[in-house]
Amino acid sequence: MKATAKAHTNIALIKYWGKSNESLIIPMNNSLSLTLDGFYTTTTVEFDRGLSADTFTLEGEEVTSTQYNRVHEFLNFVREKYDVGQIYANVYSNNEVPTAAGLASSASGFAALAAASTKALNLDLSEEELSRLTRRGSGSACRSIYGGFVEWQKGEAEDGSDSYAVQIAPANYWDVRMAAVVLDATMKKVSSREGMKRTVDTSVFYDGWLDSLDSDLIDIKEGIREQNFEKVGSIAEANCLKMHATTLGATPPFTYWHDTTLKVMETVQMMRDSGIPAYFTIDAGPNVKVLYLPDDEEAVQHTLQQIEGVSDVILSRSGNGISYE
Ligand code: 2P0
Repeated sequence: MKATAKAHTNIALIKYWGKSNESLIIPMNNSLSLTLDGFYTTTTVEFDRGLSADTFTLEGEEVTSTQYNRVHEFLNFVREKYDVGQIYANVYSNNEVPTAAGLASSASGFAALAAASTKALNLDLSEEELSRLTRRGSGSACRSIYGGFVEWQKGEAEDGSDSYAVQIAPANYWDVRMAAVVLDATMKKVSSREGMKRTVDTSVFYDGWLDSLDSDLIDIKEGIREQNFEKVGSIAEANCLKMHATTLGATPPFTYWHDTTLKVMETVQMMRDSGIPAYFTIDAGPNVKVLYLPDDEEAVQHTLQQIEGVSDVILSRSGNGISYE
């Protein structure tokens, strides 16, 4: 009753931003991501009839806070859904992300937890079923079941049964890369969960965001099919800007950007003016991710590292889906 799974994080090129059902984690819109090789979580789950509660150990330290509650609640959901009875587990997780990079993501964490816990219980789930289950831990995590380009289909069913991710193209289909630009900036004040809820509930720009998504999704999938880097990059960058614009129209308004975030965005646009195709995307925090092609790796890394306020630039290739050890 023990298993270990590894899951990579993913970065959305078309963002998930808002839920139509908060408890079932059903999104308002489809999203599309790239799984990254450089950042991953390895999790071991061991069920033990002798335990009186779950435990969660992260990087060798036992966790008892909110993070523990989310792991425990997810395991409760697994126990209930698959009718496994009251058997608790020790969970050990390690994030292979450079310390303080601010990229230790709930996406790789919940994907690895879902995979390891169900494997430990010998449940033998299909990828579709695993993605649907993982979604209940954290929405974006359902995309980390697969490698390469992945689309999370919001589905139509009220119970969320058709809300799961599918692979658009595997990691080896196209060698595009991503640089994670880590800033000397303080922690975000609004969690992504709270930020997307506030935006759905109050932003005067939210309908405009939703209205623009169908064409972004069609166009970016066409760009992936054609391996048209400029097309994919420019749609991703514009989509990110629209997502962040919704936060400014919320009540109370907020933004995830710092002054250095803007400097990085401007530098990426300047790189393009000088002939290097590179495009940015930003999630619910101040750090920036930059999409680029292998031939430009040195120039992109060098240029980004020169920006004042940037503490680290971590390069990654496209990564694979869930694996087991
Ligand atoms: C994304 N983000 O598509 C978007 C873009 C942040 C900005 O998914 O509430 O941790 O657990 O479903 O998945 C972050 O939100 O939220 C996120 P929950 P999650 O990657």
